[in-house]
Amino acid sequence: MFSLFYGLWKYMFSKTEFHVLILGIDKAGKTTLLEKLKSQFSSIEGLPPDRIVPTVGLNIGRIEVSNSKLVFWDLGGQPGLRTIWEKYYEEAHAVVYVIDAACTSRFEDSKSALEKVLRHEDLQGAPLLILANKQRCFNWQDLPDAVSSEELARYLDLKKLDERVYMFEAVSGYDG
Ligand SMILES: Nc1nc2c(ncn2[C@@H]2O[C@H](COP(=O)(O)OP(=O)(O)O)[C@@H](O)[C@H]2O)c(=O)[nH]1
Ligand SMILES: [Mg+2]
Repeated sequence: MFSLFYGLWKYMFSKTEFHVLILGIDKAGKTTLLEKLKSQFSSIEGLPPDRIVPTVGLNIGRIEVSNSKLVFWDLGGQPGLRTIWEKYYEEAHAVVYVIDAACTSRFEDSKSALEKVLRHEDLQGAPLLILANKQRCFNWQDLPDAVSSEELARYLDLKKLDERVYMFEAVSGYDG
């Protein structure tokens, strides 16, 4: 009887854990964003931007929102490190793809890396959030050259997106 009630109690009050991959080419601002998320949504103070170094392995951040625990995996985005990304796909529930919206010269690289992510069979159906980073938050303007999320969406022209849950958002990792 005790185990029955204990099981019910655990079921009602346990939080579901989701794994969220933060991907994007190097210098897009992934780690800056993760550290800001930690500061804003957990008791751990994230690193300030001037103390963040290029990611070689994996950074992990955990936050809790309403009934869910979100575990973020932030991976290195240098060309040589992108081959590691797919090792995490099978256990990922969702993907946040970060693009430096002010760096148009690297859009092509960002786009082809994203297309490869979307083609992978282990991520079929995973919801996708594409962030036009270094842009803005509400009325706060970050880099003036950064393109809007609509322009970025037009540029990426991702045909395959129609079949999955996705969203474009303009953000600034500095601002959170
Ligand atoms: N202006 C601006 N710079 C940013 C922002 N986010 C990151 N950066 C800068 O972009 C560079 C790369 O950031 P980092 O988080 O290491 O990128 P990652 O390689 O994708 O993890 C660093 O110099 C950051 O300070 C942002 O929202 N606005
Ligand atoms: Mg990084």
